[in-house]
Amino acid sequence: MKLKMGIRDFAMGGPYLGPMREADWRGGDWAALRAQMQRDGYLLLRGLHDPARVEAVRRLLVDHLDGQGSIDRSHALDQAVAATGATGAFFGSEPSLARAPVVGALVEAESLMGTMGAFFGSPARTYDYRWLRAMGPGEGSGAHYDIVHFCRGTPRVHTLWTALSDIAIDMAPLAVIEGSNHWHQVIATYGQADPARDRLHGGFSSDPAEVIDKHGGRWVTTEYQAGDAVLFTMYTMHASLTNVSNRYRFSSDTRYQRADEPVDPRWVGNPPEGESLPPGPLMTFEEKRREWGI
Ligand SMILES: O=C(O)CCC(=O)C(=O)O
Repeated sequence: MKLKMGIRDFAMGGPYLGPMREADWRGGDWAALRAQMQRDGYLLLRGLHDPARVEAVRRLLVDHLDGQGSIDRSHALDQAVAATGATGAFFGSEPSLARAPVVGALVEAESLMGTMGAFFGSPARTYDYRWLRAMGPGEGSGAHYDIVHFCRGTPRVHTLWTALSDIAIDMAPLAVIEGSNHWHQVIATYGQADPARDRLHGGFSSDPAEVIDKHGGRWVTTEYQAGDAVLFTMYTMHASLTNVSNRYRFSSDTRYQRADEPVDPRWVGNPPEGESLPPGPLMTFEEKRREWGI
């Protein structure tokens, strides 16, 4: 199957795109899992979440989109086929969704916090801000490191990206570049940026092949089932494939860190302030990369 990612067409198994490796998290060998994270920059955690809690959040998002006429009702509602012309949405700043009790029940579930604590080897915490997404047809995410959005606390935060629905390979699955957490020159430049302080914006690259040609590695992805998750570092290059289906892809990406380490203050509070860029001219990261020589 021909897959799309940004401006490129990729084939699974070609030089740019391969399969993700599944982590054996149920075995409970967290030292080995930490070593795997250190090596690859990610852990694919199949079936991490309680299915009923995942389904409650998916339902919340489907009902919301349906309420605004964004779902094509000539198909079963559960298929979440996008209405003609409807687009996806990011719901992080929509308190009626992001702060809904069913979302808290998923992202702060006691068993999940226990698992994150086991990973860190110390009690874990998450943030008040919650990231929820519906990715519509034709949409996808561009390549970036998360550290640029979480640069004012501990750099040892991790992102937990969660499939809230089954996500076939043509429905914009998350992809990461294996080993991109070892790109020392990128970490020393891009990885030190604070967009608001440095007046920078945008993603790392709009061309997912160029990133590989320049820095090596390859994108890895998979089909997800609702409740599967990918845990990855702040220095793991990630993006999504393009949604070439007619259905919405539902996901959340929440952050976890050791509770005893500094927190980026923008993501906690009631409501959290979030990230904002200063008025006036901004340079794109892609322009700045030329200066950095990366
Ligand atoms: O869900 C996506 O497509 C992007 C997610 C993302 O950028 C993240 O988890 O940091």
